[in-house]
Amino acid sequence: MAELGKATQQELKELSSAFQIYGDFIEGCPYGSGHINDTYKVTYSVGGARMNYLLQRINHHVFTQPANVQSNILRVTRHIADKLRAQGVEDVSRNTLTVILTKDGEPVYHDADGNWWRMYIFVEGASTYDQIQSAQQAELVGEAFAGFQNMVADLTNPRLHETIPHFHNTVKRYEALQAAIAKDAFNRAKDVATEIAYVEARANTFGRLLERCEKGEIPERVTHNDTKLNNVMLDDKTGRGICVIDLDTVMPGLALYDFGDMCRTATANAAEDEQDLSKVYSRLDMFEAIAKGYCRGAKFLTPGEKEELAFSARLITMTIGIRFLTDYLQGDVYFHVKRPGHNVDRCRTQLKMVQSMEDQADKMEAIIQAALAE
Ligand code: ADP
Ligand code: GN1
Ligand code: MG
Repeated sequence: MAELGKATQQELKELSSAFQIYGDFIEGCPYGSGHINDTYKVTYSVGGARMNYLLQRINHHVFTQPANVQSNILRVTRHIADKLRAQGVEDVSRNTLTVILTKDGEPVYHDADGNWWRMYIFVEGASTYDQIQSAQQAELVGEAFAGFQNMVADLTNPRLHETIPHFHNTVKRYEALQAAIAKDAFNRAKDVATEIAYVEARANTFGRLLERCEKGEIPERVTHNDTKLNNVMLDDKTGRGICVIDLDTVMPGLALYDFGDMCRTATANAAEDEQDLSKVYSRLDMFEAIAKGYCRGAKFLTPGEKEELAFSARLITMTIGIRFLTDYLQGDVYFHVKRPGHNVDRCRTQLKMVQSMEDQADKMEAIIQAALAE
């Protein structure tokens, strides 16, 4: 299959036949709105019943060691499934991802073209959302990600593979931006001078969490590292966050980055790629709801972490803004894009979100204090 092209029906049929699923292939279609992997919903007829599966091509330009990613994911999902079973949870395979092994017993299939594929049980009766629908939903999202952090907290020995080293290291992300500006390979820096200046003006804050981490004031934990709103599946009936997905980046990290990324995506009043910036701001009602849900579940937080919750939302939003900007300058090689300038639009929304959070910083801090006190 052509690099980054969409798979045909025949290819999907052949690829799925590498996995331990039975019955007859009916169809497959592209699925979801993730920026990294290529995702397909694949439907089989099994004994006359329609069964869906989730087939994904791992982006091996982003995850250069797909076998390590899958080794982590197998460990994480089995660990969670064991815990859920021990708790007597019914429907374990709706409450965590379940990896379907290949016919050779491997957690990933390496095809003849060099692509890496994985298969999951399809979680039915639950949905992901690109934009937040209600404060109640935001609270459930905060609670779900806190629950996930609790579940994986003891996965420390051996240490999980670092699937993308320095993933949320804002200082290194800023250095990469500066290198991309210096190179300006596509002569695009002139289009984003305002955005570059905005980022540069805040550079003195980029090392804040890293420094506190080095001093031992903020601990390393096992974290998800990609807690955007559409990486948690919400039950269509109850609205509860039942299954945290997109586990490629589960690895040692800071709980604060997970909290921050929830706030980045689930307090946004508009889409991540909204072009009308007047619609883009961070909603305090959503922030309050996430903080409540998260703090209720995250009883493990240390004083150092508690002090930085509100700041983490600004920092991670800035970090993702820097990454969109860098990708634009580098020719849109990392994030999937659907139109020219897509990464600039995304960068602009992130910087607008940072501004909105800065403007409301005192109120956000007060909300955190109240949520922690509950
Ligand atoms: P990406 O890394 O590209 O964001 P994800 O793993 O988040 O890919 O998957 C993309 C989308 O596919 C998700 O937002 C979700 O809607 C859907 N999805 C992923 N895994 C499952 C699953 N096991 N069952 C049902 N839908 C899923
Ligand atoms: C990517 O895979 P997805 O779409 O859930 C990215 C995140 C960014 C996010 C921005 C592995 O997440 O880090 O925050 O886009 N994932 C990776 O929307 O880089
Ligand atoms: Mg995703």
